[in-house]
Amino acid sequence: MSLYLHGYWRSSASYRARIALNIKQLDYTYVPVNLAKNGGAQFSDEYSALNPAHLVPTFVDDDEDIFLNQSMAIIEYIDERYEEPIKLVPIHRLDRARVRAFAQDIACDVQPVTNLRILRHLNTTFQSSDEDNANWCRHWIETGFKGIEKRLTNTVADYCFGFDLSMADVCLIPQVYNAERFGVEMSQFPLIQRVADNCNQLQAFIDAKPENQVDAI
Ligand SMILES: N[C@@H](CCC(=O)N[C@@H](CS)C(=O)NCC(=O)O)C(=O)O
Repeated sequence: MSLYLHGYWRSSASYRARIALNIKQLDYTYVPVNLAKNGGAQFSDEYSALNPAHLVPTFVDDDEDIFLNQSMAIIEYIDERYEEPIKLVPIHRLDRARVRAFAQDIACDVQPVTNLRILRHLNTTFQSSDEDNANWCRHWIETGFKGIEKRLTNTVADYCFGFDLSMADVCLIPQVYNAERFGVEMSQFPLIQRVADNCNQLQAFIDAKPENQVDAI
């Protein structure tokens, strides 16, 4: 079995994939792609051949000869191929739909507008400062978190959906990392903070943390 994850330590989409791989207790080779240095290795010929969208992560499973981008597709692929020790996407149809919707609140509606290429574009086209960009990120993360906090009132226990870890937690925790990075006041979101505190005690989440990656600066 040869699994590879091309990612970047501070990329929240890569962080999601790392958590999923760790929960499934899979051995994988982490291949750093430096998004920041010299304009970004995501634009190198080598990486562009692998992922023409110039984004991380990219996941490779040699045994199945598959190259996958999009962290949500990667997580679902891993979840279907390796069912143990737990399912991240619930088996029950209604639970599955709810978990996917929650995860997409983050992966589709929050993270994309705070992505590096958006911030670079704001900077080069509209001359935004680093402080403007941090305000931008805080605004969009808080906007998303307000809805997520309300949703959690109906579902939360130790984790987003009761006492079972799911893809919702896998997506939420990297977004909390980003929120803290951009100075979001997390006391506004006690349920999100509770889930983050619980998840961050688990080894799979600890090992996936940005600061614990080989390419962390
Ligand atoms: N929807 C994609 C998003 C991937 C993404 O936005 N990756 C970011 C890091 S979190 C990236 O590679 N950014 C590089 C850039 O903006 O140039 C996924 O979930 O995999």
